[in-house]
Parts: sequence; C-alpha cells; structure tokens
Amino acid sequence: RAVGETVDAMPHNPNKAGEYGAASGKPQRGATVGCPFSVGASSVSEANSNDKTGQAPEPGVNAASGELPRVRADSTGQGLTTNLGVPIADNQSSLKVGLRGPALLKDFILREKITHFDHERIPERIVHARGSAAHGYFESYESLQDLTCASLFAEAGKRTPVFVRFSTVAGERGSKDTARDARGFAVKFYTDQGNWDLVGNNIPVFFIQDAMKFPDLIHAVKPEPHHGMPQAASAHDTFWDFISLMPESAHMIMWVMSDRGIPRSYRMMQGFGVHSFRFVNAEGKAHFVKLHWNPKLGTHSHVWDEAVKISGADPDYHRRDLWEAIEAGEYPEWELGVQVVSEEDAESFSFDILDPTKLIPEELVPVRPIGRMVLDRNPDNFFAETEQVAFCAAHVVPGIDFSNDPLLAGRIHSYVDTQITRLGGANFQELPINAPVVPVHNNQRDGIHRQTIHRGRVAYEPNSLAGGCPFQSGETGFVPFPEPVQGDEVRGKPEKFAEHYNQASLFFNSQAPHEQQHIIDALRFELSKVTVPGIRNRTLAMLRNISEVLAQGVAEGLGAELPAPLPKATASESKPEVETSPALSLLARPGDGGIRTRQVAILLAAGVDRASLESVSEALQAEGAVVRLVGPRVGPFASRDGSPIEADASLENQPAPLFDALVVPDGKDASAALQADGRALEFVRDSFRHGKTILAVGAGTQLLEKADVPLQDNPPGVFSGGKADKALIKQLIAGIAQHRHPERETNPPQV
Ligand code: HDE
Repeated sequence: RAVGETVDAMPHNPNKAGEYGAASGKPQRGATVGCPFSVGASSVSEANSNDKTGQAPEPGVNAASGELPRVRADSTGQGLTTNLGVPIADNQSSLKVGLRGPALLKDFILREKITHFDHERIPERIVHARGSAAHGYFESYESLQDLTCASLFAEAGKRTPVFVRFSTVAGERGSKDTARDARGFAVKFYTDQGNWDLVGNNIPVFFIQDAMKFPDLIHAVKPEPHHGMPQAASAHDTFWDFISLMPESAHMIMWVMSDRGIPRSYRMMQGFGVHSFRFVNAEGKAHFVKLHWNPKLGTHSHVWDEAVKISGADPDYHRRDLWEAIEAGEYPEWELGVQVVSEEDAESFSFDILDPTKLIPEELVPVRPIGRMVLDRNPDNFFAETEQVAFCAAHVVPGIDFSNDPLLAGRIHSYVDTQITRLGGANFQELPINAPVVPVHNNQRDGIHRQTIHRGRVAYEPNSLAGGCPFQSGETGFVPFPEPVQGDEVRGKPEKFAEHYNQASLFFNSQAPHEQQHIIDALRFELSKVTVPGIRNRTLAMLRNISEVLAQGVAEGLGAELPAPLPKATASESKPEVETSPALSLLARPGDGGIRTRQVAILLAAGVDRASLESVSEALQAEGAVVRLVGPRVGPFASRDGSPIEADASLENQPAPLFDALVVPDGKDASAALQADGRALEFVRDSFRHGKTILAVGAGTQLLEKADVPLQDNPPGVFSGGKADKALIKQLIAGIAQHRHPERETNPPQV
C-alpha cells in the first residue's frame, strides 16, 4: 500500500500467508502493509499544546527509549519542591499546633517525604546482590560480517554504548567486596538493533550443568537458613555438602578456590560469556562462539590473608577501586575475544560444547580479538543505574543466538522473571538505564508504572486502522537460527556430560606452583570450617579424581587420612585434547608492564627525610601510581629540615593490605618512631607476607629489620639503599609492575 492510501484499500492481511506450510518460519521481508508514517491525531484536542504536552511527538520517537541525558536531574541553583513541584518553604519542622503541640495530619509535605522514604528499598537481587557499575563504550576492531550480522560488529571503529556491572555472587547487598567468590561481569550493549546483555562471570565455567540445579546450588551457598550465617562465604557445611554430592562442580571449584576467587580489582579480571552462543551471519550460517574479556591491566589477585584483612579495612574495596580509577581518568579497558567453532568441529571435541562446566582450551581454539571496551563514566546515581539495571540472558540481538546449553535455557527464563519481582512489574524495560537507545514500538500496553504514553486506538496486529503499524521487520529483524531438532522428550544429559574431572585436572596442572599451593590452602581453609566429617571426606574423595598432589595437600592441611576416590559417573575415559593450558594461569596475562593506578604507601613520622620521600613519590606519580603518605596519624609532621609534610592517611585508617607497595623513606627519628609503633611493624609484616614490593631508604631499612624482614636473604621484591637514587627507584617500579612476589611465600609465613 502506498503511503497515504486509504484503509479501505487493504483487502486482507498479507502477513497471514507466511504463517503456514513451507513458507512458515521464513520471515517475509516487509511483508506487512507497510507503514505510512502519517501519525494521525490522538484526539480532537491534539492541537491544543502547552508546556506539559509540548508539540506533537516526532514520528517514530518513543519516550521510553533514547539516551540518559533526558532524565538526568541536577538541582544546582534550584529551590526545594514536593514531588509535585510545589515549592517548600521550610524543610526543618513538621506542622504542629503550637510549638509543643501535636503534629497535624494535613501536613502533606511531611507525609509525602516520610511515605517516599518508607518505600525507598527494593528487593535485592537473589544472587549477585552486591555490585558496582560504570558506563562506557565498545569499539569493534573490524567488520565481522562473515560471522555475524550483529550490527555492533558491522565495521571497524564502530562504537556502541555499554553499561557494565561487576558483582559478587553469594553475599548480600551490603556485604564485603573481597569475599572468595565468582564475580559477575555483566555487559549491556545499547546497540542500534536493540539491547544485547552479555551476562557473564570472571570464570569461564559454572558449578552445574542444568538449570534444574541452580536453586539448590544457591540455597546451599547462601547463609544457612536457620541462623542466617555465614555472610558472603562458601566455607560452611551446606555448600560443601552440595558440592561433594555434585562432582560436575569439580572444575568450577578449582577456579573459585584459585586466586581467581579473590581478584585484586574488577579492572584486573577476565570476563567470560561461559555458555556456547551462536554467531549467525546474514546468510543464516552459524558458528558456535565462546566470548572472552581480557583486561588491559592484566589478571591479578589478592592473597587470602590480604583479602580477609581488606574485608575489615575497606569492605567497599572493589567499588572504590573502580570508582576512583574512572574519576582519575584511568579508564579500565578490556579486549573482547571470540573462540569460533564450526558445528562440525564441535562434534569432535572430547567434551560437549553444550556443557557449561567445560571450556575450550585456547591452545585448541585460539581467541580472536574483535574489539575493545572502555569504561569512562561513573554512574550519576547508584540506585537509578547500578541497582535498577536489569540484565537478562534472554536479551540478544539479530546475529547472536543461543545454543542448547541446558543451563542457558534456564537463564533465558529466569532473568526477566526475577526483574518482575525485583523492579515491581513488567515495565522494568522502561527504566531509563534499561531502555534501549533505539525506539521501542509494539502493542504491549499498560501494567504498573507504565511510562510510555501510547498514541492512537490501535494496540493489536494485524490492523488496518493504523496502516499496519508497527510492522514486523522480516529478515532484518531477529531471525532464530533454524536448528533442526528431533527427539523424544526426556529428562537426562548427553553422554559426554558425565566426564567431570579432565578439565579440573587440566586447570590444576596448568597453574604455577604458588597458584597450586593457593588452591590447596583455600580448600584447607574452606573444609576446616566444615563441621561434619563425612562432608570433608567426600570432598577429599572427589579431589583425588582431580589430582593426588591436591588431595594429599588438602588432607595434610586438615590432619585427615585420604579416603578412596569418589566413584566416577562414567567408565569411559575420554582423552583430553591438551595436557596443560598455560592460558589458565593468571601469569599468562601480566598486563602492560606499567604501574598506573597502583596504590603505594609511603610511611612517615616526625623527622622523615623530605628529599628521599619526594624523589620516590614524584617518580611513582610520574608513572601513574597513586601515592598516599601514611603517618601514625593524619595531619602535618615536621620533616628532618623542619618543614611540615602532611600525612593524608594513617596506619589505622589505611592499613597495608589496601596498598600494592610500601616505601619507607630515610630519616633516623622517623624510623625510630615507627619502630616503636606496633602498627607500623604490622604494616611492614603484612606488606612482606603479602608479597608486596618494598623499598627502604637509609634509616628506613631499620624498620624492616625490626619487623623481622629477612634482609640477609635478599628477598625478591624487597629493595634498600642509602639514597633514593634512580637505580633504586627503577627497581621499585619494576617490582610493582610485577604485581607481587610469590617466591617469598612460605608455609607457614616466615614473618
Ligand atoms: Fe545468573 N542470575 N543465573 N548466572 N547472573 C542472576 O538475575 C540464574 C549464571 C549472572 O549485575 C539473577 O537480575 C540462573 C551463570 C550475573 O545485575 C537471576 C542460572 C552466569 C548476574 C539469575 C544462572 C550468571 C546474575 C539474579 C542457572 C555466568 C548479575 C538477579 C540456570 C555466565 C547481573 C538478576 C547484574 C544474576 C539466574 C547462572 C551470571 C536470579 C537461573 C552461568 C553476572 O535471574
């Protein structure tokens, strides 16, 4: 129908023919009556415009989509009003009869304020309750049209806005950041073909193979229901009871018990889509893909003792780290990479590509870099953005499709469902942070808190009264990959899913010796918190199928005998494609060799040598490190030459675990004062024990000696000298760039 042709001219519904027989499933390009884009008046009074109604809406523009500036509010220079815009004269006292009399019910200003306050909280996320987020963009490296028609990958240099939320899984909204846990890594791409949510984790595999077990897993790890403990921790009976009865979790357990479970920073961890997805090109050809985010700063983690202490010193450690880096213009960056596998190749793997407890070793299928993501803006408002953002595994765009991973299938349902409770109804997509930047047009209507004011009387399709609008897009819309499927309805799992240990062993065997020791230590810690001996034993029995070294190490740490290995679920031994995978060690990604955003403490007290302090501080800052001057208290201290130096942190408010490195400048009196302060000695000991780079200049070295740092052994990463000269500072910087010095670790700790 030509634009402007009358409704009467439409003889039948042309969409209908395509719904049947051979033609069904094949989208009909533009197979609608076509939309004339002539917006008819909504009512006879349409022409009467005022400040509120404005002019007629622009055709095709929808109030519930678009960019955020339209809803950002700034009260600079503004007077206080009620929610309805009534100016408020006095915000201090309620309305009373006389100064000492009863308050009045008619005080609508007080009532509005209190009522709104009473409803300020929404339910926290059932998992991933604690998180932090930032805005940024994704930039495509090249056209991926051979692989996918997803528009965000259409050409080199194309930028797509993103909002990314990082999270812990088990803890509640107010829990600590540095718990041992997997981390969520959820990316919302606001593409020009709608929103794509890549809701991933910092670990490429998962505990379970089927969505059916997810509520059980989460009930097991969350605080135990009778007394609500422990918070944000897996070290308790119910978690290990479940795990020891679910050997498919063996691989994921290796990852969470490794240093990956205690990342140094959100900016220094990888992200993974976990499941196999499909990229589908314009010809309908599909490949399986696994998606990887690799951080520019490299992959780095805490050590356990450090993470425990940070939990007390700064429970917001990761939130602060992300916020401060972005405020300082140090924008975190990741490269997106993709492993591409044809449907045929996938068949030949020793593992099932649909099994989310398995990864594809990078040595088997290399990771192809396809773009980069930069986070360059902090949210304006934590609640409106970070809390209300609703990621949904079901949100894909044309060119990206699901696989039959049975865990993914459950997720496609779960996320939309949970948002309906969490955000109070089906219109959560209209919240500004969730709305796409492209117009939204369909016939969905009404519901709680509907924002869009739909025009016209037509809310159905097919229609003739609105010229068939909104019309379906045909081939340019989302076309599901037409996977041929046939089979009986069964509850069960494919054969290859029964092999549970090959990749757990691969992970353990691919770690550096100190990383292996950390896994052993983590398991020792976790299982030592388990009170039921049978659960410990069953877990040890499971570990024996992963590695005898591992099982033996953990058993020794528990003073336990090794039980017989857990019987395996399959007798058939499949041979893994690779024996080791160096890419699985954190050491595979050391970063860019720089020290930007690294936090360095310079200890000072009265009598500190200004020259040695300043030369180190200036050199570090020139390299982009963040220097804090830490004194026995905050405030000014007289330096050796009498001039004041201001401590901006104290031994009490910024203890050693919050830093990446320690510097003790010269100055006899300062060193003596610090040697007499147990907190300073603890600062040095923690820095040493946690493998941090340490530099002591002149008399500063005596503080290290007093703290029992074994200087006579020349411990790696500990430097000292009479003067803070260039050579010494160079060593310091190179040491910090290495992140930490695990060669110093002894079991038990020497210092
Ligand atoms: Fe989630 N998950 N999940 N998950 N998940 C949620 O959705 C769920 C899984 C992940 O920052 C919930 O909005 C099921 C794997 C992240 O807002 C909920 C299953 C992976 C986030 C939910 C899984 C994830 C969530 C809770 C198994 C890594 C935080 C609140 C079938 C690939 C997103 C919410 C954010 C959040 C369900 C397994 C990642 C209940 C049913 C595997 C990063 O819908």
